[in-house]
Amino acid sequence: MTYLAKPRLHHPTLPANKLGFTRRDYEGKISTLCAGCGHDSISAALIQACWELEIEPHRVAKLSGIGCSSKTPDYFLGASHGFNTVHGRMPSVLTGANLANRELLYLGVSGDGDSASIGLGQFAHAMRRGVNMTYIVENNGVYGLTKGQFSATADQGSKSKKGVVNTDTAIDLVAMRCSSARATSRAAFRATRSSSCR
Ligand SMILES: Cc1ncc(C[n+]2csc(CCOP(=O)(O)OP(=O)(O)O)c2C)c(N)n1
Ligand code: SF4
Ligand SMILES: [Mg+2]
Repeated sequence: MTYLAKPRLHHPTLPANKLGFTRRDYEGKISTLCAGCGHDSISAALIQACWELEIEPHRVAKLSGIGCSSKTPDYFLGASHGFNTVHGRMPSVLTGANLANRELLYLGVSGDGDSASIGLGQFAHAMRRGVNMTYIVENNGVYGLTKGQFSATADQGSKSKKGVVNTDTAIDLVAMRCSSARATSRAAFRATRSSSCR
């Protein structure tokens, strides 16, 4: 948790989008992730995309599971709705929110451990049902928050920080998504390789 207040000052000529918001209006709290963590780059890309797409922040709902990746919704879209669920259970909580309010734009943020290990069943069924959401997996191949054990997406043959070689085959979430979701699926899916903390 950070106790540093984020300065509200910004450059006077910072461009505004058609809604009158600058890029800073799409930011969140100061990140507490390790310096250089790739998850922060994904947050920055989301901030940029929402600003460029002129999305009204109050129309977005961010839901996540547990993990360093699942902490990131705190670091972008600070004026949007947000809920940090249980490890691997983001898809079912998001599905429920979606049933209650169909007007919002749903952003599901997860990690490879969250979606390919403990939450694999939840992931598969969200894809199969075509839940109206953008599903983001911040894939670093490890359980970052619990000290970097290999996850189910770790490349076969990759080495941990302590030199242990991963002998297991990797689950390919993109391939799984393609085989389980029908062509009519509305679920947008992004599996993004983020930096590894191995
Ligand atoms: C039910 C349950 N089991 C295990 C944990 C411990 N745990 C917390 S985060 C995590 C792994 C997170 O890995 P990932 O989703 O890849 O996120 P990353 O930290 O790598 O971004 C685990 C196993 C937990 N919080 N809850
Ligand atoms: S432990 Fe790994 S995943 Fe977590 S913040 Fe640090 S670099 Fe990022
Ligand atoms: Mg991970």
